[in-house]
Amino acid sequence: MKTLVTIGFFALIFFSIPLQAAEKEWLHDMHAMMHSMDVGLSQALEGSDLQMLGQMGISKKLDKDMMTRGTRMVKDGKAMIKEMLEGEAMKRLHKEGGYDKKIMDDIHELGDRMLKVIEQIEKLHEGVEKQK
Ligand SMILES: [Cu+2]
Repeated sequence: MKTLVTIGFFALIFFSIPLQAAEKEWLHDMHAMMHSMDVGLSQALEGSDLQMLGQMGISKKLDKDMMTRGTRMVKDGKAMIKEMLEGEAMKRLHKEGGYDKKIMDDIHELGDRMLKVIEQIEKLHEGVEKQK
């Protein structure tokens, strides 16, 4: 009896390790996606700051560079968020399943809101450019 309990105990541990690893994998994937989205948003906001500085037209030597770099950063940041929401990794995760649907829905909602913030910023800069 003691031997059976011991075998059962080790079998339980042995078979539950891959399950735990699979669960951690989707959670880790989602953390990685969310972190990448955070980086994308930060990059876009930093880029927007550079654009704003460049638009002020105070530093003739640097204005154009700041505008160019800032515009690229806004574009890249936005692309990073879109890649996380719609890219291959997300498609694969949806195909594999096994994730928490609530967390997934929350991540998509968060990403959509991040994109809205960036689009609002883009509109503001377009408005400033038109006034010039
Ligand atoms: Cu998703």
